[in-house]
Amino acid sequence: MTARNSDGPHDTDFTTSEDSKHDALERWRSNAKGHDLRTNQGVRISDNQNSLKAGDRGPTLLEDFIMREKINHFDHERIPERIVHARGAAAHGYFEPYEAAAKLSKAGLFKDPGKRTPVFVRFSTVQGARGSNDTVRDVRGFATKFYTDEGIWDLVGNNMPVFFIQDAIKFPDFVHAVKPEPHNEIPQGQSAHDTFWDFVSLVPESAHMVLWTMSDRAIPRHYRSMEGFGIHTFRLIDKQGVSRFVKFHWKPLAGTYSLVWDEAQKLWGRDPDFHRRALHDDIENGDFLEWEFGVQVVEEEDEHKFDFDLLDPTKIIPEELVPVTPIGKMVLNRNPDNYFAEVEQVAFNPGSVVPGIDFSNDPLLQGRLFSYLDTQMLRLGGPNFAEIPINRPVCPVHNNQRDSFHRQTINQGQASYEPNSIDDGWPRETPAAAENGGFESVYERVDAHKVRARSPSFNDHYSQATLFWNSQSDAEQQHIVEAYAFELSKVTRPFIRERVVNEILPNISLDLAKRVAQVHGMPAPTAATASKEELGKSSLDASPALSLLARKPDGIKFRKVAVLVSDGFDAQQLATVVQKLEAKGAAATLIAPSMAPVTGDDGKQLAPDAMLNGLPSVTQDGVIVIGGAKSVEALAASGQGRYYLLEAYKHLKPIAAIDDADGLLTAAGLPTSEDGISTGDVDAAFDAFERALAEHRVWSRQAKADAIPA
Ligand code: HDD
Repeated sequence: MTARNSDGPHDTDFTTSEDSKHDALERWRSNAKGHDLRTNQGVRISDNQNSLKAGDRGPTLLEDFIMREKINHFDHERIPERIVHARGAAAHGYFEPYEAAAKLSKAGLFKDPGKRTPVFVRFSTVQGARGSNDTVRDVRGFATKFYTDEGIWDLVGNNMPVFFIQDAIKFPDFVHAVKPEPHNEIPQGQSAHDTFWDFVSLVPESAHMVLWTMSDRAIPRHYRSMEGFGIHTFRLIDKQGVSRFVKFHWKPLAGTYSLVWDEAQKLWGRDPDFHRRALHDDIENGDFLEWEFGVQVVEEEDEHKFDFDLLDPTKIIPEELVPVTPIGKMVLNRNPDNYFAEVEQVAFNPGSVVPGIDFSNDPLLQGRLFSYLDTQMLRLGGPNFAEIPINRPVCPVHNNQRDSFHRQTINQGQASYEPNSIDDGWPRETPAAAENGGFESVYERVDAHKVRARSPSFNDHYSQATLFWNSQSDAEQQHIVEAYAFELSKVTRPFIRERVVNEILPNISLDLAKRVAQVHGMPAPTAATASKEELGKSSLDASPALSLLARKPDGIKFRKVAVLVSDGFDAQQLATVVQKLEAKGAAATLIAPSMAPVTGDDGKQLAPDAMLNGLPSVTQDGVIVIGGAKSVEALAASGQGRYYLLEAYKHLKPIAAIDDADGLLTAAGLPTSEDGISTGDVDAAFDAFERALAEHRVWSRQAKADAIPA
């Protein structure tokens, strides 16, 4: 007899709010302020400075249970880091659906426009270790845990919409190739080494994704300026049971913008925590991060109408073919209380879905459905990781799973099996339904031979790489060329470099191949080498949505602006500049040669926020130099003052020098009149600066910037 959930208590009255997860975590929070120091067994400790010894110069006694417990716990503090995506940072927030969502999916979180579901989002790099740098050239993970009324939904995506391989069975090979090399564990956090390029040059299906990682997408300026993608084709099931294919998108409301490569590299040393610091500080300052959530929807009957296979994770659906329909919005507004407890222990799994969301047969996704649960068993020490506070759903959980390491739930009753009559059949199944039902997999007929094979519809490896290349602006193309040239220069085996230049790049674009070949002193390839099938053909020549410039930020909100002063600065100018920046939502940071207070021409002293080499230009989006003869003279006499401007100029950042502050430009050997450099009185200089800052980079400066030695 199988008891059905038709009578007795129900969990369906349960509903989440924005605060559900925050509140649920409260019982686990611990604040030591005002409390006595105790052992784990609760005994008060009288001396935490000295171990128990036989005489004050004698050996320590085994009896010292206080020391043993403390050191024993310390010895076991570390857990295995994630094999990929080890370095990450995360934040709490909420998701709120728009009206369009409920029509597409019966999932409870989409039901009511404006209903807030708590989320926890972890951003990460892929290659490096937990302690590696934030701004390396790499894919960024973008994993979202939705704590819905109906259980956890994990959307475990990246900031690029495609992947390196088509089948999960190749994942260990790919990861072994990209991670630091096994003999010397070099390099950290980057793909610029032999084994990566060896692998990808032998696996042409990776060409499209490698191109994305050579683009500015791989060096985001901020997590808030990244797009996010679910990558695989998933399914949404509506209330009528109709299933549609979808691709998930996160569109940043702050626009998309990135670092430039020299800047990214310098940040490794200047601020290795650049992204996680900004995430943390912005949230603390109330500058929350926002994305719109969207889907590209393909009716099941249209599955085969594209010139690529929807199940192939190395392909996008160009937005010009299927536009992204916005179905909600996400805001990240709360920092974790404790990094280890929340960010390190959070466990994502693309296989965690709720009724109304389902999988496609993408063979990469299918393999992922196994891998994530499996990895948590090792990383988090057994199958009870779902009981770790950050991983617990906010809805009630009852089932007959029992025991194992670190079990926390104290299950009452005798029946831990089903069917049972001892506990009246509880916990019972819930039939699938249009609302609040149990999970039901999509009804799909699968009738096929058992084969180890790849569909011929996966054979096109290049057409979308070509589409991506053709869709980039000149500046973006130049960055891609420089990225390939840089990475290949780190490859020690000439035959690997040659294979990339001669056998991969010409199939994407002869122009790209020629330009990379030139930097490497190699003859320019003259023809594609791949078969017609591998080259494929895209129905589009270009997809403007693929350029970062397509979603240029609107205005200068959240921009960081260095305001340079020294003793004798024009106090009125400074006040005006700070007021103007703050009025537009940008952050002004007062930077002086040292941390000593600076005195303005009004005789008043100000404490600088930072000093020139403490917060270098790579941490900022633009620079404003305040006038005042003595101040400008001091900055011009300082190597660091001149370097500040040179470096900002090299990285295509807008610079404003107010009134006589143009003396610093001249001292640095920079032009005083050029696009992206504004001078004159405070109003004129600021207006031009603001316009340039809104563009984020002064692209027209690119050629000249190369000449700057900074
Ligand atoms: Fe993965 C972690 C994203 C393919 C196996 N993956 C991980 C994380 C992200 C992704 C964002 C970090 C989650 C977190 O913050 O904790 N992975 C992707 C995307 C993929 C992808 C977007 C392709 C579209 N991954 C992929 C495959 C496999 C894995 C094909 C295995 C067959 N991924 C893992 C893993 C990790 C992981 C080993 C390491 C730590 C973890 O899961 O929890 O299981």
